[in-house]
Amino acid sequence: MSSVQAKSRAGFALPVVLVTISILTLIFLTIVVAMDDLYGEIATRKSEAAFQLQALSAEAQFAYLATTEPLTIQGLNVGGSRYEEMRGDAPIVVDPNQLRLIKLDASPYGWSPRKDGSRPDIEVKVQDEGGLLNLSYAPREALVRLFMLAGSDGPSAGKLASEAVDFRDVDDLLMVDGAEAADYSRAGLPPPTNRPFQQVSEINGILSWETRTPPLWRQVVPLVAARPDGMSFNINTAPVEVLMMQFGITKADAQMIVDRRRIEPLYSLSQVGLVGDDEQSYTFPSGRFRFSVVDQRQGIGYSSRLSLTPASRDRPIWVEDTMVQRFKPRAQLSNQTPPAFPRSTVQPGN
Ligand SMILES: [Ca+2]
Repeated sequence: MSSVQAKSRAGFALPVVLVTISILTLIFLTIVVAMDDLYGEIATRKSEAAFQLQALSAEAQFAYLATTEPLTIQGLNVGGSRYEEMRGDAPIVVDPNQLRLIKLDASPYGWSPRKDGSRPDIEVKVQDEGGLLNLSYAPREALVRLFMLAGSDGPSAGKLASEAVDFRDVDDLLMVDGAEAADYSRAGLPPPTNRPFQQVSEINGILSWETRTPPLWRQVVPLVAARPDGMSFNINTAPVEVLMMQFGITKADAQMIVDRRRIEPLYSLSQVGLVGDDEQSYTFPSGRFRFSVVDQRQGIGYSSRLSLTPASRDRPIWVEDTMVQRFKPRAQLSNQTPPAFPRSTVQPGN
């Protein structure tokens, strides 16, 4: 009897050992995998932090230049004379080899933390908001074109545009297809603000936005701004799509304008066959900029909005809407090296 017991105990010991070893191996493997993940995570965080440091340095550099250098019809003229700024949109001769101009039409610039001119790691772009479609004042027809570009059909685009205009105009008079306070009250929604849009996101508050959200809205948002304090528009910095929406022109005509302003800035609408309001400025940058920094190889980007507030004694520039985004890295980079982002030419003590 005792020998049988001993045998069965011996037969039991092997599986126990095997199970224990398996469990230990599993635990060990789990730890190894976790450590590997952790190292990967640390490396990602480290490169992200390095990128953000560069992005914020570039942003600080631009903020400094924007508040100290003259804003001209061509862009931010780093090292230029203030006299040029005072003359408004008079022509300025800039040697293109000096590369001291920061164009405000989202032209790419290379940013490198080193000053030795080695290949820049990241790309910086500045887009003047004066060249974007201004939700606060854009004419109804321009809004119709905007919503159609965002994928709405004609009737939906027309209705959304009418509702947007009713939402921002001070009166309570209904446009055809529009909506005013009574309609919002019936739908259980907050009333229209009856003032120009202060933020692009306010558009989500119009009556049928929920039921008729334009399918490609997220894709067109970068072309849209809300500038309640400015009715100007800048044909020198507007992307092709915005020129098409603002003036109702064809893509070919809009492209012609962009090609032409690359040679020389435009000084009037009539120069390119456009018609506008005589009281408004159409060729000068606004004081609000979309700033972006991208590292294509790492697949990471930073963006913000900078607003000049020359009347503010305490704060000459505001930085808002900062965002860091990840996207699919691009292995093949363009062979063209963009011009270096200009640095300040002012020497301490000058
Ligand atoms: Ca209204």
